This record gives sequence, structure tokens and C-alpha cells, in this order.
Amino acid sequence: MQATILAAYGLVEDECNIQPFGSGLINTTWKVTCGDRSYILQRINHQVFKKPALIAQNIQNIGDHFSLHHPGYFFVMPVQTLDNKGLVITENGEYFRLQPFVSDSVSYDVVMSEDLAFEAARQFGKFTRLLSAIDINTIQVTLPDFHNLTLRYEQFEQAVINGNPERIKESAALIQAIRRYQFITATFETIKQHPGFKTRVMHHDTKINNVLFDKAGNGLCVIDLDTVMPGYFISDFGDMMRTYLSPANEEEADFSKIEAREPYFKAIVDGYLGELKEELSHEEIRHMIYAGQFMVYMQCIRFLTDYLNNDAYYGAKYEKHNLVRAGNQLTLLDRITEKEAEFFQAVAMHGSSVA
Ligand code: GN1
Ligand code: MG
Repeated sequence: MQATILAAYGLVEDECNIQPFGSGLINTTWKVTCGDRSYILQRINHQVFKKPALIAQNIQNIGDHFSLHHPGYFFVMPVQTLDNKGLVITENGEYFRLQPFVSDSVSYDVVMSEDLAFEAARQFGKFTRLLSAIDINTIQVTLPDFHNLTLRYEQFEQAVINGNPERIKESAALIQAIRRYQFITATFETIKQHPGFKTRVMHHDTKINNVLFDKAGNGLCVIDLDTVMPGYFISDFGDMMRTYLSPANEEEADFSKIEAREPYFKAIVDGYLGELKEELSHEEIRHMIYAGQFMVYMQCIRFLTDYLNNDAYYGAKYEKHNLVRAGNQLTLLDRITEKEAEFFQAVAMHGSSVA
């Protein structure tokens, strides 16, 4: 399988070292080293991304925009096949993409300093800012309804009816807790109608390992562009809150380790607003804390829905894996909600009125 794929790029499998790489849940990733050249090879999960060609279209479009309008921006363009078949190729019904491995770059799985949080937030803010002049209608929706909380909530209630009965019983407390936070879905409904909320080019997966840094800790670029599509800023800012605020990540089973750290919140506010303050409306800035609630709540719902549906989407490394992940995210939601007042202060200190 890989031999044919690599051959399409003029690489010979026997001359390459191929190692599994990274920790994504959806796509499969390898690092391919052939002599002094290294690449990242990815198999795109076709069950999830039904139209991988749209991903290639977006990456091409965005890459062209950068090279035309922001030539200094460091953008990792996937490699073309020898016969110019495109940036995503198909083999036996599976989809692959190859891109150069950025040498001397570093990536992190854990946000271990405020500087790192600041720098990552700056990179995601810069990405959206530099793409603000692009015609949003030319950006394809690669995953319809990806961050449609209304639909995610409906799917959750469906799973509470049709899911695995034993798991439903076992999840009773969590189901109740999710229903108590329903205002988060209601607020999303108002956001969709509000003229102050703009659709922009958003990354939709802003965890720390989707930023490449140089050895000195400066951000180089953002990677993993499959879910780049039109969206609201709450997706990116919220996913940073979801994944940078707590010292323990979504896999942690000891919920007492989950925190919403204020200095880290301040760091991502500073990094993000430093790039996007002029772009964001008053109404959007007022929803910066909501952004975290929105993303953490949606992830909690997605994990629990998957648990009730026998782990069909995320899979499970142990028996109650997705139940634990859902409980973890609910705890993080509690921690963020408790900090609301302090977090509002941090946004206000940036000179932005949040009244
Ligand atoms: C998935 O595959 P990965 O780790 O980049 C998921 C995200 C979730 C994340 C939770 C397409 O991302 O939405 O936040 O898992 N991506 C998709 O770890 O569903
Ligand atoms: Mg991803």
C-alpha cells in the first residue's frame, strides 16, 4: 500500500524509513525519512472527511493567497505527485497526502508555559487575520456541521434514547449535568442569528500540537489544515481554552488534576487579541469566555454521545474510555465556569470593554 503511494511522489519505499507519528484521533500519520529528506504522510479518514478533494482545494486556495499577499508567511504546502494529480491522492479507496517535514521544528503535546500558550494563540490569530481578505465563499466546508452545537446536542439526546441501554444507565449523572448546561446551546442559537458574529477562515483544531515552533520557542506556522473552513472565532479561541488552560489533558482520569489556570487564559487572550483585536466585534469579544464553554461542552457531548453509541467514532483504548473523557470535559467546564468573573477581568484588562 505505502509503496504505491510513495511511488506516486517518486519515492522508493525500500529507501525510506517509515514510522508512525503524532497522536491524532482521526487521521493516521507517519514520518517518512528517505536519505536526507523527511516527510509527513497522512491517510485521511474517509469515514469522517467524505470529500477529501475539498481539503486539497482549500489548502491550494489558502496557499495561493499567502504566496500572493503574504509571501513571507511560512506555509507548509503538501507535495504534488509526479504526474500532478493533486495534493490529495487516492489508492484503493483510501486518501493520502504527503508534505515536507519541517526540519528543526519542534511541536509539543502539553502546554507547559504561558509563553507557549501566548505564542500558539498568536499563530492561530495571525492565520485568521492574514486570511481575512479572502472571499469566504471560496473556502469549502470540509466537514459539514462540525461545530454545529445544536446538531451535536440533538445527536446526544438521540443517543440517550437509542444508545446502549447499560451505558445510558451508567451515564445518568453525566446526562443530567449536560442538560443543566443547556444554556450553552441556547446561546449558540443566538450567536448564529447575531449580525455581530462574522464567519471567518477558522482552523477548528487549535490544540498545541498543531503549531510548529523553532528551537527558540517562536511559532513558525500552524499545521493540520483538514478542518480549515468558514466558522466563528469561538471555535478556535474556545479550543485553545479547552486544551491550554488545564495542566491535565482530556485523557486524564483523575479529575482533581483538572484546572482552568488564569495566567494561561491571560496568555491566550493576549496572543489572540494581539493579532485579531481590530477584526473582532464588541459582541464577539464579549463571548470570549463563552467560547471556552462552547468548545468544552461540545467535546463533552461528543465523547458521551460516542460512549452511548459504543465508541463508533473515537474508538476506545479501554472499557470506559469515552465516559472518562466526557467526565473530564465536564469537570473542565465546571472549572472554567467558576472562573468566569476573573476571566472577564483578564479580557477587560486588554482594554476591551466586556460589559
Ligand atoms: C479529533 O484527530 P484529532 O485529534 O486532530 C477531532 C476534534 C476533537 C479531538 C479531541 C475531525 O481531532 O474535533 O476535538 O479529536 N477531530 C475530528 O481530541 O473529529
Ligand atoms: Mg485534527
